[in-house]
Amino acid sequence: MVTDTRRVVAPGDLLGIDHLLDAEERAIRDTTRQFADDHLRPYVADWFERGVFPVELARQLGQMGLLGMHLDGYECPGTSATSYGLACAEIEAVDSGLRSFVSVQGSLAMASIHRYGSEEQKSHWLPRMAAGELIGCFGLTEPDHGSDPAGMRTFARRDGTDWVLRGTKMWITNGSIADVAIVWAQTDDGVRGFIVPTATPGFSAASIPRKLSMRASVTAELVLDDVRLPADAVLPEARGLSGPLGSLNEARFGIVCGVVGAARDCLDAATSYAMSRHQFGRPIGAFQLTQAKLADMAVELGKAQLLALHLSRAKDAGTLTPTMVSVGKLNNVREALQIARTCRTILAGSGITTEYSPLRHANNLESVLTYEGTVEVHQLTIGRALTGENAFV
Ligand code: TGC
Ligand code: FAD
Repeated sequence: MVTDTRRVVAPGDLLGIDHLLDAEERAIRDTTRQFADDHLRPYVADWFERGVFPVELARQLGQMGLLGMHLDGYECPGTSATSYGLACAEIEAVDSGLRSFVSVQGSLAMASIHRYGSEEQKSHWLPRMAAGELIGCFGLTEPDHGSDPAGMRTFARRDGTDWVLRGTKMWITNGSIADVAIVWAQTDDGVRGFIVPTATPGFSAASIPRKLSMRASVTAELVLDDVRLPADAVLPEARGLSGPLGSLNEARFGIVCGVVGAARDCLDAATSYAMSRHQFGRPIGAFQLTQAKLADMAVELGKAQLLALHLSRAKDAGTLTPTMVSVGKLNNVREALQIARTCRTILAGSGITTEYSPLRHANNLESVLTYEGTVEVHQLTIGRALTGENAFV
């Protein structure tokens, strides 16, 4: 055993998890961290305050190989899921809204085409989406159907060989900057997915204003007013709700890993503040009550890191189940949010501006707690797995 009783250790290094990663995984993580520190971190508070996502970031993220990172072929990087998860954590250490962009592009829009698309659809869309030349979004939620997407009203009817889509999608990340939307709609044959170029007549998107969360990310309402699409716009391999829910497993996995980065960043900020801020003649980090907060948070961060890594390894081994993803999403987002809020209490007054990251992270994590399945949806999913009883209805 190595003695470390007097060594000061960063919160994210408490459990020595680095040793569980191989050289390539560490290299991808470190390169992404460097990119994030150089190109994202210095500007993110300003983007958040102004409520903008700079669209030129898409190409930069593409050049870094961060879009559709764990997909194979079609000019996608084809890394392991573990490497993808580590990269998500580094982006989310800067801001959840930026990780959202990466998730929606790679794990929802591109992953849907990759998994359910025809050869022609994949070759046509994926290379330019991987490069960040084209931006995608994923429209499942509707104004009246969020947790219960089975009730969606958006309908695609056949007209000759064409499809005609009518309906409204709500809270859609990237919606008003997207070149292509993956839209899920009811048909006479159950739920189907459609690739909708956003320039198609009848498609419109309006950004949702006055957000208190995810301000460095675009969230929009999509209106499909008799959008006419050719027969080959439908994703041939997706039938029923298992189509969008299958893609959601991919994006939820990225969240499980990503929020670890947000929590780590909060804890780094609060720990260094605790050692530089003096009250009653001592650093506030020397008070037992502050140390209790830091210790409890570092323990939760370590558990979240281990859970993320365990699910990453399971995904790479092909043994990850949707229920395991629900466990990770429920635990890691809930704990990351609690860490962000507690870190803000250590920063006290200084913690309420954008100078420090924890309150920005906390505000973002309120959205992460809700999207891709709320706390209650994941509790009920786990409860259903444990009991066999469906408590959704
Ligand atoms: P249920 O009867 O359970 O299932 C219907 C069909 O779907 C299958 N299925 C799944 N397949 C793959 N993965 C999963 N996780 C699956 N869960 C269910 C199921 O086997 C069945 O297949 P089949 O072939 O028998 O028809 O459906 P339900 O109506 O009871 O609903 C289940 C429930 C509530 C868990 C589900 O609807 C749900 O997950 N609701 C939450 C909705 C949600 O997460 N929306 C997210 C929208 S996208 C988003 O938020 C992006 S944020 C992006 C960002 O900025 O990062
Ligand atoms: P509701 O479903 O109305 O839920 C309200 C409350 O009721 C919640 O607490 C919920 O847990 C609870 N509840 C619902 N049903 C039950 C039940 N059976 N038992 C117990 N409690 C229940 N969607 C997309 O399709 N694409 C996107 O790109 C996207 N991006 C998003 C970005 C942001 C910033 C946000 C905030 C949302 C985004 N969403 C997106 C939508 C998101 O997935 C939904 O907000 C989420 O699924 C919840 O739906 P809702 O807001 O309609 O809440």
